[in-house]
Amino acid sequence: LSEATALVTGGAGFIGGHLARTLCERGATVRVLDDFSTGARERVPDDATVIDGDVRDDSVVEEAMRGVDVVFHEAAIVSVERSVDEPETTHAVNVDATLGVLETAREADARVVFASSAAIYGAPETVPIDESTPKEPSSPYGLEKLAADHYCRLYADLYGVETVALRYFNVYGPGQRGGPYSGVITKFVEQARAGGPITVQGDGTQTRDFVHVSDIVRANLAAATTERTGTAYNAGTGRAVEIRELAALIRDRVAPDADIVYGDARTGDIRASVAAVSKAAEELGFEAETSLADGLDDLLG
Ligand code: UD2
Repeated sequence: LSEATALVTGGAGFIGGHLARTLCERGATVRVLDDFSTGARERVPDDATVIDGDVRDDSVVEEAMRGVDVVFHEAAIVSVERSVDEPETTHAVNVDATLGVLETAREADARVVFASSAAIYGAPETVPIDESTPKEPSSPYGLEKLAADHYCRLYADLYGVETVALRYFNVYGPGQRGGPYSGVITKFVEQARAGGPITVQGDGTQTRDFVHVSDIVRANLAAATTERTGTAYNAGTGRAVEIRELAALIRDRVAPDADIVYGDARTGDIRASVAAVSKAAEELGFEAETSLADGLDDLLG
């Protein structure tokens, strides 16, 4: 990738920012397209060229993609809650803009690596979840990511565009946004740093597959160079972690005296989510490397 010109949409976001920085370190010429609605300037590496614009605007995307070899399409409205409240708005960003990126990539002969999501699977009947598991998303957000994931495959089949969709599981790491709608790891760390209590929703036996952002970056780099395009891969660790176990790991590291309290389960919460990882390992050569313990140590500094 050292010779490549790369565009990272959403490059001022949590995942896009980490990706843009690694691409710069590898010697790629990097452009970041972001509207800074939730993105932050400090996440964008100094060596990247910033385009402050709307990913739904075709002329902005065409300009940003001129001479680009590979597009990492991370721009999205990632809030499940917002997709439930304003599905037309999130559809426009999560589906229409992805279609625009694909169409521009078709003209520009660029590869597209797309940030898909485990949300496309909805509440799976069995775990681990392999890529062919039935997809019944339980939110507009999940449905939007599924439509975009399908468009990526279709653009490969119909037009020969090189596309890869990466279905991210629960991504965490430094620089993730805090606040009420942040991921559970960021939330538990904030709660522990405030001295507790750490609030588990439900009995804490629900499971998630927590994947460190540095592994997500590695999956993207593999997707940018693989010969197997036109397909989708899970990006997870294959390890299930119970939320009560996560609460204890964070408490022990940050505030050993803090209480862990159990409340009502979240409405519509998914009981179990863990990635099957063999397809990504065998076809993409990607395996997550960072254990949750190491990832938490890294996060907590
Ligand atoms: C993740 C993604 C979401 C979507 C979804 C698809 C993140 C941040 N969100 O949602 O975008 O892709 O997967 O399935 O990656 N919890 C507590 N206490 C808290 C906060 C959360 O117990 O204070 C629990 C929560 O009820 C859930 C688990 O922790 O059981 C994970 O919650 P989350 O919001 O981090 O992520 P998730 O899997 O619901």
